[in-house]
Amino acid sequence: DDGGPQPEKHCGHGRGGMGESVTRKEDKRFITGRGNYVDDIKKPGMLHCEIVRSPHAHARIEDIDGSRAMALDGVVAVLTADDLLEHDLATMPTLMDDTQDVLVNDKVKFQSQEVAAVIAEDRYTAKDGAEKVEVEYDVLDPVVDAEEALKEDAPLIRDELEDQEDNHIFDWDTGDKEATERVFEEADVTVEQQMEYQRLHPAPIETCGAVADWDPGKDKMTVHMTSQAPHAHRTLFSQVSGIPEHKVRIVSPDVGGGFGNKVPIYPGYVVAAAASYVLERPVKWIEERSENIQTTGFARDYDMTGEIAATEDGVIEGVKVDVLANHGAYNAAAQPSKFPAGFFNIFTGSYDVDAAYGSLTGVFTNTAPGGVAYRCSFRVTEAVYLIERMVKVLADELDVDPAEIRRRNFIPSDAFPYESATGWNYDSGDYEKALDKALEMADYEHYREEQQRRIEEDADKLLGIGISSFTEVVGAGPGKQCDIAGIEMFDSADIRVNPTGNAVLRIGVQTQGQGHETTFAQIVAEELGMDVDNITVEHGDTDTEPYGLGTYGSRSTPVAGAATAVAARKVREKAKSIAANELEAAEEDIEWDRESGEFRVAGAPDRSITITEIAAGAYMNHPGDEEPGLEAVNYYDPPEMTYPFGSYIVIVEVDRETGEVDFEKFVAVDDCGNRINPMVIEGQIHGGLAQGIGTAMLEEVTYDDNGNVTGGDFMNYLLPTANEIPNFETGHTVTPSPHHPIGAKGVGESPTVGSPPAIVNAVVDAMSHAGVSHVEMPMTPDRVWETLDEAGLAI
Ligand code: PCD
Repeated sequence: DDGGPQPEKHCGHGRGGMGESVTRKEDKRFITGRGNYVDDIKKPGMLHCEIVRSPHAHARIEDIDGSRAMALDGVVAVLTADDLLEHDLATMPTLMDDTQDVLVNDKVKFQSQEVAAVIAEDRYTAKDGAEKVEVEYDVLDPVVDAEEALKEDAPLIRDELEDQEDNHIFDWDTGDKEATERVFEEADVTVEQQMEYQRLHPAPIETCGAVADWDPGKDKMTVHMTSQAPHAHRTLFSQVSGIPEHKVRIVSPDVGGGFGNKVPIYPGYVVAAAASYVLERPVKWIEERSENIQTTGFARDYDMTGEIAATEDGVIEGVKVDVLANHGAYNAAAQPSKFPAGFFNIFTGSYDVDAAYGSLTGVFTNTAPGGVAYRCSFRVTEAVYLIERMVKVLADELDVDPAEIRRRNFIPSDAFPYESATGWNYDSGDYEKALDKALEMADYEHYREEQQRRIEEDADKLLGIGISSFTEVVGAGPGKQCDIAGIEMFDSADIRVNPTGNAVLRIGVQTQGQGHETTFAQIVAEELGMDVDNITVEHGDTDTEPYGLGTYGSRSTPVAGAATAVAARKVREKAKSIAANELEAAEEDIEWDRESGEFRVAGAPDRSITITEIAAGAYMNHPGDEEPGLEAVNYYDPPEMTYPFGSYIVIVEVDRETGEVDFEKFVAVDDCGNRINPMVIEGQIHGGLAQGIGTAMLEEVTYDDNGNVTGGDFMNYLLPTANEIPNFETGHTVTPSPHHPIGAKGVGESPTVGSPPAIVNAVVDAMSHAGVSHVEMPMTPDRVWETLDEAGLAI
């Protein structure tokens, strides 16, 4: 083999391979209005489903009367838990092995929980019908706060579970407790900071939905749905419904943003499928915005206390963290089964730490279930926030520059592969290089001086500089470590080259906007010497695609991307034997030239053949000792995860009069190993940074004491818009992954993971000379102003 693409060298052989900013193929249909989302699907005889939801957060259902709804012209059915019980569909498993009611059976556990479903000829009638369903509730006291929920007198939420005597779900810990305690006892300095990672919602622009279509002629269930993991959903659907898996087809058409929200299965999908089965007609269910925010998988909601032990020179020796995790009414987090707290154990970050210990308690509350990995590889965001905030706290305590303190603690670039104190195997990294680049791009020294000047001159606007030098763990995952509901987290690719020299690539992952139809074709173009325009990528249909675990946790490139490269190389091997046949040479003498994409006879450069000619040969003149055709499949189980990293520097102005925060400069240097498409990567970074700004400045799902969601729509759950987004300056370094066939790491989540601590560090930094050590997110002007006021800085 020729050793695979080399960093930054492969660019520009002009066929749209690795490193070229190929324009996204899928954009043609998106920007000309030809996308095909679930709500665009219309089937003959299709019915519409609307869900009746509970206004109470905690209540026993005394009675449901659907007769007034049924009396409406056009209403076809009113379904309740009793109807589902008949078909054994009243409950469904969550991704964490809990059992969730599809429609409430007995007791409501969070506001807007699914109580009944109205099926009607059109959506308006379904909605009118839902309003006419009469439900009698016996209202109970709710508890929405995790700490309150653990108190002895708290209402018991999950009283249907045997042996469940309180609202405690699980305890989990990681690292070496004793060794860490010892380090803390002997350390020169220790710092501690409590911080909340507020409840967020992924809030994709397209809400969740499905069109279920039971075909009683073929005994087959087809569900078009907003799924980030069609195959895993097929297996779960089959297990829940009892319909054999080969009679279930899940299709994920165009998806308008996933962000982790479309990983779990929600009651709406199951109700639509059950209704279609019972009524023998297609049934469509589409969520409204507030239904999406109030009931589907939320993210974060971690109350964390971090501690660092260090020498007086700021060398970090130990890290400790204790977490209270609000999981809502069911344990429906989306994590690989063996990691109840996802990959939170990456909390030692980019630093070479001797000892670390983390503990976490999961709690039920009367809030929507979730804990999904919103643009985050299973809780990495929370871990990165914790450690990057703590490093700033330590820097302030010791009065060492935050860039300098990071430098003193980075895992050195020659220490990889590196095993962290919590047992993770980092593949590669060069953290100092990324930080240096970011410091230079940000004009760091200049702004430090400017910051000082403003303090001395008692200026109205303070300057703050925040840094985050984060490391992620993405690409779940090695099957030995990671599974979803028991299914190992491999992924797959299937390449078929046609007689006329073009190809179809089918992959087990599914794009929600990332651009896979382009970037995965680029991998094939690179590895086969084909033109990117001659490769079509298909995904999202379980009837035709090879089995895969889906797109989340930035795993498509690390896992399915690797499968694609390996499958392409298998095709290349077979191509060599066809080339040998065509060129009348021995197979061992055939070489493949990455630059030209041609197959040649060694030592006779004029005797060469392209993949197009080989494709013809494979079908029209195949060697006698080979099968005809030119195709290959690969199921890839990665040996390790990949560890992308970056350094972000955020410079803000804080207005002492209003508490308003303005971005002065926003620098993001990312390293995702070898880059497939720099333009796509830049788009990923921009989008993720915008979401990081939303996280730090605006977004939070809030509840009042009665369990009412007070942040459950776009009037109250504030997404950032173009007005809030500054100009981003992006840069990159390239540290290839040593174990990935094309040296690539994931990148999709880096910006959302890395940016919130940089932003909070910047705002804190503007006030740290007056003793401020923390500001909670979202850093609304009133929150910042209060902090200014307490520190004596407000004017
Ligand atoms: N890349 C390149 N190169 C490299 C890497 C990467 O080029 N080195 C590119 C690829 O190809 C793609 C992208 O970039 O296209 C991305 O990738 P990744 O990192 O692998 O990832 P994915 O898997 O594909 O994806 C996923 C992610 C996630 S996870 C999220 S959230 C988000 C992101 O992605 N989401 C979204 N991004 C995005 N975008 C859009 N548009 N949309 C969406 O939805 Mo989770 O877990 O789910 O929470």
